[in-house]
Amino acid sequence: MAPVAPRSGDAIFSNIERVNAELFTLTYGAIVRQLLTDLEEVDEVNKQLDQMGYNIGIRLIDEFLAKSYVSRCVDFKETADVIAKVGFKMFLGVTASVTNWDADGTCCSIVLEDNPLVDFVELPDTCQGLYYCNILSGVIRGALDMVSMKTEVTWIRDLLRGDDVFELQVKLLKQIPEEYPYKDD
Ligand code: MYR
Repeated sequence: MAPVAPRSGDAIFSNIERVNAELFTLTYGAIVRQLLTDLEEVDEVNKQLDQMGYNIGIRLIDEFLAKSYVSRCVDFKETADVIAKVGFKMFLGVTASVTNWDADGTCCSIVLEDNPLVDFVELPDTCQGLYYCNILSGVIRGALDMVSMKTEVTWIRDLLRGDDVFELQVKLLKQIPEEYPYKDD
């Protein structure tokens, strides 16, 4: 029998990471499948995924701010960059790009070429109206709500719907100025 070569720590670690990522992807798929069974209507599933994402986002922001050491962004452009480059990297292991800014800097697209949520996924014809990754738009909306930014997050392009990439439009609806809680004398 050929001797088994010892694997380096890096190889073991990257294997664990890969297995974790696959488990995460498959678990998400199982959740979507269960929602489709329970709710029957694809629109209801879209709403439910968005709500689940929102509930995650309002909690995840604390972890994000604590781990990323990101300080207050000067404007929405910086916020969008932070989401694309730091947020997606931290939670999904991929980075995204930010494009399609409108003139007043309140609406942009976040474009994802890689999206681990859809590895192994193929939608049957009965699910054509499904926004399979709707949890992500909810996460962003929830996280931004917690830092006083009301947003609307909409899927513009979706690989599972035959597009070449995933594109999320993030529109800043309202930014609530944070009040300094103490009066200066
Ligand atoms: C600020 O307070 O100005 C900083 C705001 C940073 C918001 C970052 C939100 C991160 C959302 C992560 C989304 C990950 C999706 C997988």
